[in-house]
Amino acid sequence: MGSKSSLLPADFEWGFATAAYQIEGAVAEGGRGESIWDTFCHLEPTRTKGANGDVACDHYHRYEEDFDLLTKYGAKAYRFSISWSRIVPQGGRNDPLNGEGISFYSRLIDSLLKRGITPWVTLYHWDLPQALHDRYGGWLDVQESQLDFERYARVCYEHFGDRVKNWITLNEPWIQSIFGYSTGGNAPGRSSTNDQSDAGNSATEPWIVGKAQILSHVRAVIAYNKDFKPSQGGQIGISLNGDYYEPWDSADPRDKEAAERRMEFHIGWFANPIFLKKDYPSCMREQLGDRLPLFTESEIALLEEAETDFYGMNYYTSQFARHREEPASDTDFVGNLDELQQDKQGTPVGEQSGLHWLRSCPDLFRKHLTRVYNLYGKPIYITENGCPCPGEDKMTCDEAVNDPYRIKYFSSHLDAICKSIVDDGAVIKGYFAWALLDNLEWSDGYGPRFGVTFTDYKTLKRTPKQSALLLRKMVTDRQGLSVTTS
Ligand code: PSG
Repeated sequence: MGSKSSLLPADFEWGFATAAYQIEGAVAEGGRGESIWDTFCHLEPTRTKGANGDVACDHYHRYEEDFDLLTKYGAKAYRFSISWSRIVPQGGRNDPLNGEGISFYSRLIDSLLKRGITPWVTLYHWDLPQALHDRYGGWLDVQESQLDFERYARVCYEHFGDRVKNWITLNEPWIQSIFGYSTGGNAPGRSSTNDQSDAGNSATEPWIVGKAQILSHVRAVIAYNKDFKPSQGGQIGISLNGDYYEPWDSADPRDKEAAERRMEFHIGWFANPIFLKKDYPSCMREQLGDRLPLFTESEIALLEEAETDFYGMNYYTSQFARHREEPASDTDFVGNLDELQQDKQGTPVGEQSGLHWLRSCPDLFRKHLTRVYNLYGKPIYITENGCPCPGEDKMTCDEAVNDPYRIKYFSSHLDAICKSIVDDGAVIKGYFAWALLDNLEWSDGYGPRFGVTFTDYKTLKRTPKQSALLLRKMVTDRQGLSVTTS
């Protein structure tokens, strides 16, 4: 037995995560409508390294085989997302449902349950029905999009809620807003600062899109709590991304403020209205002025009514923040500061992974967990955590299955969770490794490999990496009966 400070709760939920567009393929099958990611990949292949999700991992046809892997890995739970345009091909609240799409996810859920694996369902992982984008600008229409999302969510609760007890409304609204409408790196690729984009307004659109997603989440929560939870008895949350930031110069109070401001722009933007039921962080109002839309009185009433059960945390890395002297540009979205991977002394924030933006920072993960728990007071589920190993994008399957960097990344991040629970008092109830298998890494194409399973994109053969089989042991070794989360 390890010391008490190494224990995870006995009922700790854990497993692996994926998202629909990144793995499913079969984009023209089963009555699926197009999403903004189909359009983005096909009309502008230079923006996705030529990659698209037409086939991806062909999970649509191979989900039984993929769930055999979950069984083999001993997973307790599995997080996946539903493609909105498989359920409502045209997306809107008066548009017809697609029975084939509903029965696909129904079979998939049954297949998990048959294996004793708990389904965790994300309703939206960035694949907006293209028809809604064409009809009214998608997320840019705050009023229309929230009503259409609520109806889509209700359809999912209605058809799957007898068996699905864990719902995540949106995945990373920050990325959808900023990458989709400010930098233009993700679909729908709108931007006024990106040469490859011919439409968009990076000064205003991301903030509108953020508001649309907040209200969509809130409406989906209210609908669930009122009309489904009483009979179905599940829980509902949202997955927010956000790195932890340390001051670049720890002796400079302006850098300390900058680090805090960075996290408010990342997390507070969504967490203040959703978890604290109050306005955006004041530093955002100060910098963004009237470009940051206000909440009306009736919208505030919705925020107050919506009780979100848990905080889904997607965490990958951390950075240093250095304040800037000059005034913020009107397309700044980080809080007018520089983001750096080393501090003033030149000390790196963590060990480099196989992707430039991702370094392994488990100690800062612990600080992040504790900060988020103390600020928002909700149980935390880590809904994504993972990395590609250094050089993995160039490796053969035989080489890639040996993944010590990933093993160390998982185990050090699990240790951070234990410390945050036992030493800092945070309530952390679960962990999902990203990802079950190598998949389409959005605009980075099929290069970066986040999977615990190697995907051969020519043959679609799956091969478990060493980390896949070790995660269970890493979790159970840290479990004990003396700590419970309730
Ligand atoms: C998160 C953070 C960054 C880029 C992308 C993500 N960053 O700091 O530059 S996306 C997030 C997502 C999932 C991705 C996974 C790995 O939810 O779909 O595959 O992380 O990037």
